[in-house]
Amino acid sequence: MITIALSKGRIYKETLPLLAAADIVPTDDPDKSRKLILDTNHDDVKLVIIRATDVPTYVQFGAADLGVAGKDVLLEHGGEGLYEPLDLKIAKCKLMTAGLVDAKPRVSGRLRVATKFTNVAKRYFESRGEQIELIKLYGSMELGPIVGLSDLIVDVVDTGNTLKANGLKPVDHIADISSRLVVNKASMKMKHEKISAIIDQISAAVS
Ligand code: PRT
Ligand code: MG
Repeated sequence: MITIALSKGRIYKETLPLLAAADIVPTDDPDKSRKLILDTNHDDVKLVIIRATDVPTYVQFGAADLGVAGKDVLLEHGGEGLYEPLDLKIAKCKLMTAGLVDAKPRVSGRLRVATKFTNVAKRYFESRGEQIELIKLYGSMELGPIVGLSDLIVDVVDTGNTLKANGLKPVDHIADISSRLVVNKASMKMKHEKISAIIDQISAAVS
């Protein structure tokens, strides 16, 4: 059995053609079905549909052999127990810091940064020798600076329209992001033939 972890939304849509190149075609549609495990055209290949941030965890612990996750999510997770053999070049965006367009400099205390990417933010500001106060959020980070919760946010940005619509501007570029194929380290050994065939076919479809 080969289990592949995917999240709904943009990653699912953009991964489908790549899986099809490896002759893996789901027989259920996650938007129409409530099933969390989707069957495919192969009895021994299943897709598990989970939250984007949970994909590295499923693959790390071997609950899925393979997965597709944004580099943002992988940087935040840390990548323990995973191989990252392939850049799928889909769901591209940038990890950035952002703040109010008309931000006033902080007069006292440490810079406050609100984000769901706390590990990424901690490493980034540490590497610049900046002491910050981190505020963990689970979504709608753009609100942070507007309501005075934080000076900056760390979030993924694509067009920048969401920042703009909320009176924010990008400040610093942290990393270019795209989705990656990840593989459980034990699965790579135990199911080497099947998994390397899938990697090769997807790799050919990417380039
Ligand atoms: O929604 P959930 O909490 O389950 O997880 P998620 O939001 O991480 O999942 P999803 O499906 O929204 O994103 C999956 C992956 O897509 C992310 O991990 C990124 O690697 C990648 N990706 C690419 C993006 C974007 N582009 C993107 N624009 N993820 C999120 N966004 C957000 C952005 O933060 C902003 O709020 O979309 C909004 C619109 O972006 P702008 O800049 O075009 O306005
Ligand atoms: Mg989302």
